[in-house]
Amino acid sequence: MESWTAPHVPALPGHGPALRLHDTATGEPRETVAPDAEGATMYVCGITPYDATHLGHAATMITFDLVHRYWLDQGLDVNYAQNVTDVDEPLFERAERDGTDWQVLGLRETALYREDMEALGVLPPRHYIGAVESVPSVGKAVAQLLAKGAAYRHDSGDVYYAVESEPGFGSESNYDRETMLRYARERGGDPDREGKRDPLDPVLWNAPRDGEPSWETEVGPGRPGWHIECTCIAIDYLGEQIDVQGGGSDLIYPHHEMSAAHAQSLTGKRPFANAYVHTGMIGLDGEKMSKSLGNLVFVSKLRAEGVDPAAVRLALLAQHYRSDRQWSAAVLAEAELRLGRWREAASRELAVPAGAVLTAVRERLADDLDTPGALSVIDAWAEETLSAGGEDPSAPALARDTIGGLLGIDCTR
Ligand code: 5CA
Ligand code: ZN
Repeated sequence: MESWTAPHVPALPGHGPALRLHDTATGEPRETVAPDAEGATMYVCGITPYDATHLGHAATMITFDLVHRYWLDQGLDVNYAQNVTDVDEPLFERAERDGTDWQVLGLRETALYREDMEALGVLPPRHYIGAVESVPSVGKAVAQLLAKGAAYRHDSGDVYYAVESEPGFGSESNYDRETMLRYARERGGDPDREGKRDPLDPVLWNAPRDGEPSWETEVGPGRPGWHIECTCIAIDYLGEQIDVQGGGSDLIYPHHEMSAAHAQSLTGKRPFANAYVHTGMIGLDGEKMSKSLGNLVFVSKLRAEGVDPAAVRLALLAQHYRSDRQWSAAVLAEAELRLGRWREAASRELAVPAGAVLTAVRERLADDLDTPGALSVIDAWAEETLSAGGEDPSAPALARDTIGGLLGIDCTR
């Protein structure tokens, strides 16, 4: 699938320390890549395109964009893949409700997402892959899992994954069984369906149903389950083991537990990801922003109202990525003020030296993407430049490049 146009990323002098990110599986910060690595791989779970991109999606994508930018700044070759869940129940339901075609709906919302990502200064993934594109690969993987005894056919013709077959199952989320059952129920699983070996077993392959699309594949006709889509795209484009598996905290279980288990059953290599990295949920009025609750603030709507996307981005970076955060008009207003101060300082002819700003911003980001810390370093530089002036003619450009390259905020305007 086509991705979007990359923004300009200014090159910066030198390098910062190795990037450490909090890993959900071990509960500890981990170095994302080996010290002698020349490249890094990342898979981030992308949108299900049945509605427009909201600030929760944007916050998650901007977080992983910081990882992408930091690795590039380290001189690493970054192989980044992201999916689009362009065939799934929510699409069929919304298309039916609106009297439209599920494919047209998916293409339309994916196009809007690309525009939003470009406006927010998010670097495109190297591989932007739709679930539909991955159907032949999923059919093959499901056939392999059946042959290995890690999957079985249900009476309905659907194929299920047997969680019991994978020794590593459970070690990504570390949730107890009761929590797993609750989340399976809430997040698209079917623990109460009869005829399964274990209520936790997730569907790998859906047999053909009336009114749903179906493809002929190695495992027979039908369409992919959700988790295996991400497993196959990650393995096909990044390799059997990856550095970072990313997404929102709503994907810790079952989605990332299952996609890791599927990968481990297919390859025999454990763990699937070096670090499982999860962003907190963006909320509005005290609730998680979600399509099912309908409390959404769309990026495209803010853009249409004339809000500067750089201010939206800065607002989403103001608190730490792992904390659940509330969106509000005040959060945006504060970011607009901050952006104004930064731009004013960075457009001066002379400023306070910025070499220490670059060093400190890199250090803050390397420490599990401490954006509040990084932002306050820049605040201090801007305040000093605006109040005391400064005498360094190269400082404004270095500050602009630091802010633009590492944080993706354009201060040239
Ligand atoms: N297509 C699947 C992943 S394979 C999916 O979860 N799609 S989504 O459209 O629901 O979400 C897209 C991405 O945004 C996921 O990484 C998800 O974890 C994240 N996300 C969804 N809602 C929020 C939110 N309120 N705050 C932060 N991130 C969110
Ligand atoms: Zn996914």
